[in-house]
Amino acid sequence: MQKANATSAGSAAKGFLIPLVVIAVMAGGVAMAVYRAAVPQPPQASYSEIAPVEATVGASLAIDREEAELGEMTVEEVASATFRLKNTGTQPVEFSQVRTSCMCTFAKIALPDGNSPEFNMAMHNDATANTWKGVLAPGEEALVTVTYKPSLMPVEGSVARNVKFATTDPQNPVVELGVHATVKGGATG
Ligand SMILES: [Cu+2]
Repeated sequence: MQKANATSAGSAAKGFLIPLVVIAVMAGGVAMAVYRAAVPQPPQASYSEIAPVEATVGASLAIDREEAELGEMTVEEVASATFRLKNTGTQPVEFSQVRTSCMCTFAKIALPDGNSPEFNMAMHNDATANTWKGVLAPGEEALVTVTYKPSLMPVEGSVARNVKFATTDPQNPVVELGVHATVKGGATG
């Protein structure tokens, strides 16, 4: 028995239908890709552990940079980078759910009316840190300081760590600020 010999009406119909279905699925995929490219998609909150926050129309955050280079450091050294955030909108911006990507990385937010607690990974933050919310009024600036302490989790080489948090800026529902360092030698010492 050879498949190629099948000549019944049923087989012929099937042979015609399968390529049709494949073409329809492919066309659907292309149409979706075209749609996604043409219609602006809302910013993706890519961190499932950060709960969506209701956005405030008119809240608008300007961030001076999203990455900072800490350069070369030894395992014993501590390095920090500061990021400047400004509310360029007409409504207050609220920050919440601040957490870092690793236990060796800490973050603090300095607001005009005071400093936040020190943040670490969500699982290591105490209740005060995990429920902390900060408000930045229009025209005001906040400084986010990210501190990397490689000795707490010794590694060598190229290291990237970050802090992320939710904001009420519709354009920045989740802000991620990253630091990079090159850790030299002695990691296992
Ligand atoms: Cu770490």
